[in-house]
Amino acid sequence: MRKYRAVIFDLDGVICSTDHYHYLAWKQIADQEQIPFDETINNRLRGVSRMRSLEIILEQADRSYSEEEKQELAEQKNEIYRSLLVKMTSKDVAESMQDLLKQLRSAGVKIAIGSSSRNTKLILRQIGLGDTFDAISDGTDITHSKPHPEVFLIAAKKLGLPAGDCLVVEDAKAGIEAATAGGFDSAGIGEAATASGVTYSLRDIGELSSIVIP
Ligand code: B16
Ligand code: MG
Repeated sequence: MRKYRAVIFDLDGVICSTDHYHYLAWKQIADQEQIPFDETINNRLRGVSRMRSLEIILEQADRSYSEEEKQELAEQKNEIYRSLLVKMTSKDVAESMQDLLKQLRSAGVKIAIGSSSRNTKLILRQIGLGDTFDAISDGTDITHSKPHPEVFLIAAKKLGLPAGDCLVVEDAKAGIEAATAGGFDSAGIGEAATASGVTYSLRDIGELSSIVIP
C-alpha cells in the first residue's frame, strides 16, 4: 500500500519561482525607504505572510513605522509584485514539475496547494494551472501563516484526508516547521532540505515521484 494519498505543494519557490518577484518588489520598497535589504534577509521572508515580511524588513530601519504606514507599504509592494506576475506564463513551471504533476495525477494521487500567498489563484491562472489541483488552501483561507500549520491543515481538510496521508513539499524552513507541527511528513528543496525535522531532503523535485509512487 502507498504511504501517501496526496501531495500538498507550497507555491512560491516550489511550483514556480515567484520568490524572485517577491524579492524584486520588496527591494524597491526597501530602496525607497533607504532600508538595507539583501538575499539573506529575503530568505527569512519565504513562506511568511506579507505583513510579517514587511516587519522583518523594517527591523533594519532607523525609525519606527505606524500601522497606517505599514499598510500602505504592504499595498505598494503588492502592486509592484502583481505587475511582475502578469509576465508569468506556463513556461515559468519547470518541465520536471509539469511531469511530476502529471505522474501523480495519473497514479491517482491527489494534489493540493498550501500557500501563504493571497495571490495564489492569480498565479495559478497565469501559469496555466488554474484547474489542476484537487484543493487550494492559501493566504485568503488562513489567520496564521507558516510556521503555523493552519494552511496545511485546511488543505488536508479540503482533500478530505488526515494529515498522515499527505506529504507536504516546501522550499522554506518555516514551511517544514508548519508541516511537522500539523503532523505531516515533509519533503524539502533548497534551504528547506536542511531544515530540522524534514522527512525527505530533495536535491531535485524529480526525486519526489519515486517517494510517492514507489
Ligand atoms: P502574498 P508560499 C508565500 O508563499 C511567500 O513565500 C512569502 O514570501 C510571501 O510573503 C507570502 O506567500 C505572502 O504572499 O503577498 O502574495 O500574499 O511560499 O507560502 O507559497
Ligand atoms: Mg515557498
